[in-house]
Order: sequence, then structure tokens, then C-alpha cells
Amino acid sequence: MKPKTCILIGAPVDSGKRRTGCLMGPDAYRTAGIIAALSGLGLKVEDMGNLSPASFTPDTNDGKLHAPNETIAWTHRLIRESERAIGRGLPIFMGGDHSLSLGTVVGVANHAAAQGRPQFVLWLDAHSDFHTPETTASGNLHGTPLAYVTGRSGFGGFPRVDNPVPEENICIIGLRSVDAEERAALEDTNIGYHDMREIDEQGISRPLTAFLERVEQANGFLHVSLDVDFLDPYMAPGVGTTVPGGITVREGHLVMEILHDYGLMTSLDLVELNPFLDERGRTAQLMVDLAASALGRRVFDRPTRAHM
Ligand code: 4U7
Ligand code: MN
Ligand code: MN
Ligand code: MN
Repeated sequence: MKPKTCILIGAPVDSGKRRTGCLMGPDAYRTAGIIAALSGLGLKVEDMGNLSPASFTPDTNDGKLHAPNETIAWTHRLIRESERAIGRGLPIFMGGDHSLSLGTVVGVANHAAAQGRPQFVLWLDAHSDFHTPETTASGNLHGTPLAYVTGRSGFGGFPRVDNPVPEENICIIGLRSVDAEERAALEDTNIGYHDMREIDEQGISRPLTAFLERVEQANGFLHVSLDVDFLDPYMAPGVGTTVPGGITVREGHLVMEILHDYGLMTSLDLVELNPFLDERGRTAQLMVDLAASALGRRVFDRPTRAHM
């Protein structure tokens, strides 16, 4: 059988919030060995380098939203690149902050629609990212991608969403910070969401496998969006939006291992890593290890790192 191709796409998006540093993410993943980790699993790895946004008028930041022009420009670029890449292999979008998913999810959903198959999205995050530009209090667009890709209104100036992801095809796991407006909106939808209390009580595999069974039944495409803050900040400090009480290292790996068992994942975002806030690269390393688990590394054959 032909080896699966992973297409690494650097998306140094840093416009989705005020605190900068996520632009260093793609190179931190490379430094942490993402290429060797995936090649070592027998995968073919292509590194497309780092993208830049489409051209845009510099933001003045006198309105409520932070850097809308730059984020819109990134969204245009990422829709195009993800539509292209997903026809050739499994794209891994190395962020960059979570506003990059405004583009990646719309792009892969366009491709799924062209194939006549439904798009599903697994959102691994402490936050629901379900604000619209109208409801956000922070003005930070990394808090809006799920609202955008489901076709909620309020995104004037952004590319039109031709193939919104159906709410019932979305599953959020890891919630522990949801703003009042997001919560009200979310409760009105068919989006599946699982907070930390449910995970503590029921375990993380239960909501995940129930969702994956539905993806399998529907022969869907599955986009996985992994926000660093899904993980507990004690083990993953390299992120701007820390929320205590998160996912443990093993829970994170278990999610990825189950994803590999089902073999349904068709695209992946690694987002919100801020190497400027990291401690000796450990968050970058953990994210690379999680990606490797999702692509077939098993718990008993993690490499030892004698060289480090
Ligand atoms: B992330 C927040 F107010 N909801 O809108 C907001 F709590 O991509 C946080 O999940 C958004 O990290 C976090 O600014 C966005 C805040
Ligand atoms: Mn997020
Ligand atoms: Mn988050
Ligand atoms: Mn099954």
C-alpha cells in the first residue's frame, strides 16, 4: 500500500488576539522534530514551509475587533491552501493562533462538499470559540472560528461560507471556559459539547467514540482542531490562554490513539502554541507527540530521547 502523505503547512497566524508569539509556532514544531516523528511512523512527509496572508490594508485597531483585515487575509489564503492540500494527503496546519481555523475548516468543508461527503469537526479546546464579531467582548478573533464555520451571521467582510459545517457534525471536548453569550448561543444549537466535569465522571473515550461512530456511519471527512489549552497548563504552559483543570497528558494521548484506531481523521490543526511562553520546548514537544499518536505511534514505542 502507498504510504499516507502528511502535508505540513506552516500557518504563522498571530492576528487572532493581542498577545503575540504564535507566529513562532510552526518553527517550534519543526525544532521539536515533527518531521522525524511522522517519517518514523512510515509516513511520507511534505513540508510546504510557512504561508503568508493574502495582501491586506494594515489594521488601525481603532474598532472593537483586533486586526480584522489581517485575519481576513489569512482566511482567504488558508481556504485556498487547505482546499488544495486535502486532495493530496492529510494536511497538518501548524499554527499560529486559532483564528487560522476560520480558513482551514472552510477549505476542507468545501472539498468534502465537492466530493458529496459530509464534513465533521472535532474541537479539542478549553473554550467553545463560538463568539461572533458582534458578541465578542475581547475583540479577539481566535474566539470565533466555530461560529464562522457553522455559518452564523456577523462575519461581514470575511469570505462567504459556502458549505457551513452542520451543527450536529461538531463535537467539542475539554470545555471549562465559556462566556455567557457563547453559552446561550451554544445551548440553542445541535453542537455536541463535553465539559471537564463530564470527562472527569465518564472518561474521555465515551463522548469521543460516540462521535467517531457517527462520522464512520456517515462516511464523513473529519477535521480535528487541537488547541494547546485543551491540555492542562501545568504540562502545557506554552499558551496565552491558560485555564487550569485541563486534560492530562495521558487523556490527550488516549484521544489521539483512539483517533488513529478509527482511521477517520482527514485534516488536523495544531493551534495556539506560543513558544515565547513555553518552558524549554516542552509544550511544542508534547504537541508533536500527540500528533504522532494520532498518526499511529503506540504508547509502548515512544522513542527515548537520549540526545536531549
Ligand atoms: B481560543 C475568550 F473571553 N472567550 O472571546 C474570548 F475568555 O482559541 C477566550 O480557544 C477565547 O484560545 C479563547 O476572548 C480562544 C475569553
Ligand atoms: Mn481555541
Ligand atoms: Mn482555547
Ligand atoms: Mn464502528
